[in-house]
Order: sequence, then C-alpha cells, then structure tokens
Amino acid sequence: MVVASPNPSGAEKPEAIELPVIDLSAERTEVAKLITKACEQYGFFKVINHGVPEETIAAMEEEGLHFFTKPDVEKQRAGPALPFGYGRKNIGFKGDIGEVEYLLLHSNPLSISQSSISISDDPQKFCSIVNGYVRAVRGLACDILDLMAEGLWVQDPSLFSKMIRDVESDSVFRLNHYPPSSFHHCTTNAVGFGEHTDPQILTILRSNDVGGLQICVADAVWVPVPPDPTAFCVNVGDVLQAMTNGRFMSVRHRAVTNINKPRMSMAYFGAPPPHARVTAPPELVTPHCPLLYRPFTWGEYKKATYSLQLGDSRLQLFRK
Ligand code: GA4
Repeated sequence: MVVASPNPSGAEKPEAIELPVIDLSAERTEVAKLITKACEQYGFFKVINHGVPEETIAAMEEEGLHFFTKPDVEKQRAGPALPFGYGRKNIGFKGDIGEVEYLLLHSNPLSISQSSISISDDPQKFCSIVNGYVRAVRGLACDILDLMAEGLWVQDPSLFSKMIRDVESDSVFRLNHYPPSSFHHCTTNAVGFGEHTDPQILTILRSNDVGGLQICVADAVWVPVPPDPTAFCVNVGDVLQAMTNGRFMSVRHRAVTNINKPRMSMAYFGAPPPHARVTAPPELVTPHCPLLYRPFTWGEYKKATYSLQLGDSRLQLFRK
C-alpha cells in the first residue's frame, strides 16, 4: 500500500487551492493575458465555457465507468498497457506503482479503433465516442495554445498548436480509475498516481466530482485541487516549459485516492510528433534570458522519460 506522505512543513493541513478560473468566452486579449499569467504563476488553471459539448463528456465518462466496472478477467483482456491498453497498479516500465487502474490509448483514430476491439463489446460505439471526445479536447487544447502564443507575443500564433494538430502527433488519452482507499482496507488516502510532471505540451484533465488531484506549490507542499466537473483543468507540460524558455512552469502533481468514493479522471496529453524539434522561438530568448534547454526531439525526450522513474526530473537532463 502506498500512503500519501504528509507535508513535512508541519502538522497543519494546507487549504485547498482555487486555481485561476478562465472564462474562454470573455474578450480574447484579456483571456490570452490571464492564461499567460496563470501558466507563469501556477502552471495550472481551469477553463469554463470551453465549448466541449456536455453530451461528448457524459458519453465518454459513461464508457469509462462501464469499462472499469467489468469483471477483472474482461478488463485484463485489454492489457497490459505496454504501451497501450489496460493497466493496473503498474505505471511505466521502471517499477512505479499506485492504487490505480487505467486505460491508456494513443490518440490517433486508427490506434483507437484497434484498441477498441479488446476494450469493448461494442467496439464501433466505443471508438466513435473516444474519437469524438479526443477531437473535442484536442480542439480545446489548440485554442488554448494559440491564446498562449498570443499572450507571449510569439510571432507564429500556431507555433505550439501545430504540433498537436499534426497527423503524426504522439498525443495520448488516459482514463484513470482510483478505487476508494477503504477498498484496500486503508483508512487514509493512498497514492493513486505518484508525483510527476507531464512530459508533453499540454494536459486537458477532468474528473468526476471526487477530489484527489494535488499540486506541489512549494518545495514538498501539496495542495488539493477541489473537483469541478463543469470545468477542465489545464496544465503545462515539460515540452511547453522548454518551448517557452522556462516562462511557463510544468508543475509536479499527484493523485490520491478518496477514502469512500471512487474517482475517475480523463486526461488528454497533447504531444508533438516524434521527429518534431523542440526549442524556444527567438522572441523568447534574450541576453537576459538565454536559451535554457538544448534543442531536442520529442522522440528523444520520450525515450529519456521512459528510462526514468515517474518522479524523476527529466527536463534537467536537457539543461544547457
Ligand atoms: C505521466 C503522464 C502520462 O500519464 C503518461 C505517463 C507515462 C505512463 O504511464 O506510461 C509515464 C509518466 C507519464 C511519466 C514518466 C514515465 C512515463 C510513466 C512513467 C514512469 C502516459 C506520460 O506520457 O508520462
């Protein structure tokens, strides 16, 4: 059993954090400014009026819940998640474990269609629901990335979004199911998904109304983020930190289990194509802020990611 470590800073439990809430229907320049500020200060924010239809979200959530309530033997048929499919407790290839079961899917339609066969009794329906959800959240991620480029005054407004729009984009979609701690005879929160940063460009996350996400706001101070099923939680990944020359922060986060209730989260991780070159544009490199990371390809970064453990700092390896 992996138990969430207390904050070493003292006995007091930190207050929950209210992430910046950004209304995407507000005036564009203002939205771009607010997003930029949130990425510099927190690396995390919430978006409302995001345009992803409620039915698209509800259908995906229903499919996910339906899958996780299946008997073990049926779920195992979709596994192991090496690299895609059903996984349980084991995370990555380096021995990390957590109190979580999950479905990990590549986001391209062909791969989704192939995975659907072993996941669902009605693969066509599952495939069309996942494709619909992924298309919608990819669109949202692209809109947000364009707003970020505007907020940073980057010359090419699609500098970031074109990487995940590319047909070869290596984006992935993940459904995580965290059984309640009591399920494991545990009376305290257990670590569902250990601390880490997301390696990709941008993550678009939502969960049911059960809390569990925590972000690291200062050295080893973990703050819970209250659940909000009406919003998407957006966070900066390592690649975006590198592409913004360190202006945006890829922040460590983790998920703990709830004592009484199961939590399900759905995350889209927008990534570049394997051969795309990741580096900051000249506008973000100045004598005062010289280039922080050496240019690398996503393929190179991914290789480093999978050769390390979940909680290791990978971006450090690419520091100039
Ligand atoms: C964290 C973000 C995504 O869930 C993920 C994870 C991946 C995996 O579960 O296979 C990794 C993890 C994540 C980062 C370090 C490596 C790779 C497990 C692990 C130990 C799908 C991703 O891209 O990186």
